[in-house]
Amino acid sequence: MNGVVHPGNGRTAYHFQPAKYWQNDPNGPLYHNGLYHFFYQYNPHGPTWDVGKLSWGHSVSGDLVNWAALENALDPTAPFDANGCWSGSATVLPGGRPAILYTGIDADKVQVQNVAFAKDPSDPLLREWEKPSCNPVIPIPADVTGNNFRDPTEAWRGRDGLWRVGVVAEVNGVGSLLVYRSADFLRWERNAAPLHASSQDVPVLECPDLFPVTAASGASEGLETSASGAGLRHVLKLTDFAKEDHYMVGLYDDAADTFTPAEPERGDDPGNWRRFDHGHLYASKSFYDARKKRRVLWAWVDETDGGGVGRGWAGIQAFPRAMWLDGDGKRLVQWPVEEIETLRRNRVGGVEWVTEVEAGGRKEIAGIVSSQADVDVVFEVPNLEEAETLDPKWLVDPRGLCAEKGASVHGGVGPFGLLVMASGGDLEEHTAVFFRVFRHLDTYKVLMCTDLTKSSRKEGVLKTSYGAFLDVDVEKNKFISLRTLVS
Ligand code: DQQ
Repeated sequence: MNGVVHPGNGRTAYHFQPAKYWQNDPNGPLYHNGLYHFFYQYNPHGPTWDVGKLSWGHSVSGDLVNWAALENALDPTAPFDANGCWSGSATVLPGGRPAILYTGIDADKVQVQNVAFAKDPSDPLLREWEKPSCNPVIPIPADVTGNNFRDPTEAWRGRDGLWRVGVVAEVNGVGSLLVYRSADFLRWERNAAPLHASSQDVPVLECPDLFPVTAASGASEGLETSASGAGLRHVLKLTDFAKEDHYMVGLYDDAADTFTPAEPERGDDPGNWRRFDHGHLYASKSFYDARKKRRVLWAWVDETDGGGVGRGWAGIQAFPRAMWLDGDGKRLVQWPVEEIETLRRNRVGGVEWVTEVEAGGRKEIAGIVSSQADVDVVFEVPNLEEAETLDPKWLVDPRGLCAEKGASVHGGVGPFGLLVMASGGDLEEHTAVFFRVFRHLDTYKVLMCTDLTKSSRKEGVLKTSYGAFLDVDVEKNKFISLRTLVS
């Protein structure tokens, strides 16, 4: 069965966006005193990334869906951040005082790490932030090259009571994650060994995240960032210079501040680690949501049409997802936070909407008039014996296979899926989300693709394909279910 969804145009709705102008990385997400806080890299002067003008935009929410905008939390006003308040994180200190660690671009355009404290921790909106005059709390070290020293993680406390923070740094040309320790959050001392050092050809890393996950099979509860003890693993996530987020599960030792990867065979280059996503989004950042005991992931999506100036806005945030460790102990799984279901209106389809589509045919899902849709669809896969044999060369390049066999290339089993954001009638513009099933040795491989090659008529828009093999037992289940958030 193939479906076609025709939403309208305009700003997205369930993705977080400020009222106007440029946003990029998610910064310092936080749950505090009953409210979610979301900060983000923001240019309050226009719809483009302006190296010297970045602030921390700030919004609050009771449900991660509906947001109220507040004044900027941080603006580049001090000598230690005169040329921009870049990315960082938030940590709640004992006694309930939230603190921000962030990268300042100082008056000499050097990257340094600064701290800011919530002025009044009892203000539920945390409107005002003060930057102590002892900033920068971590100046750039002498062995850091290329002025690449930024993006402090949320801080966590080791069992010795000391705070730790990770900062990515190019150390003598090598992309590294340095760990600093502190007793008072103001004076920080570098641990001699980095927590991670990449292979030589990866000098620049960005936006690190280090957080614990429950190792127990089937447990989807999140853990507070300083949690320690048996039965947990840590996730190390880094953004590499290709602007992709990659992660590795492993064991973190808080005595030595070292990280032992669960999949050492993937090597030191984060580009070969696992991915949260296969689309055009990165600079992600997670936080522990104590209200619902879950770890939630934010990530920035930037448009590729260069149209920010004309539109007056640029950048959205991917919808927040709950994330936990899968039973294999190596891979994370994720799902949009359940609060998105409060937006569901005008239900179309239902169990009565069961249909068959002939090979090469399409069936329109009529009745969707809004520009947002939350689509749950189950595809029955009855004809597995028609699956083509997979050329093993594609096992390591599912994205290449999606590009070679786009949505309009007929196959044995597939393509089947959805055409979304489709232009009426001619379907000249559409984005295809589809599957193909291949035979491989004595089993089947399910390929999932997102094909952007027809997403826009405009020149200059990224027109690519993304893809991955899925770990689903299609032979046993005979069906594949797909959740697609269209906006
Ligand atoms: N964006 C920030 C930096 C970070 C980069 C500046 C990643 O702190 O490294 O806007 O997108």
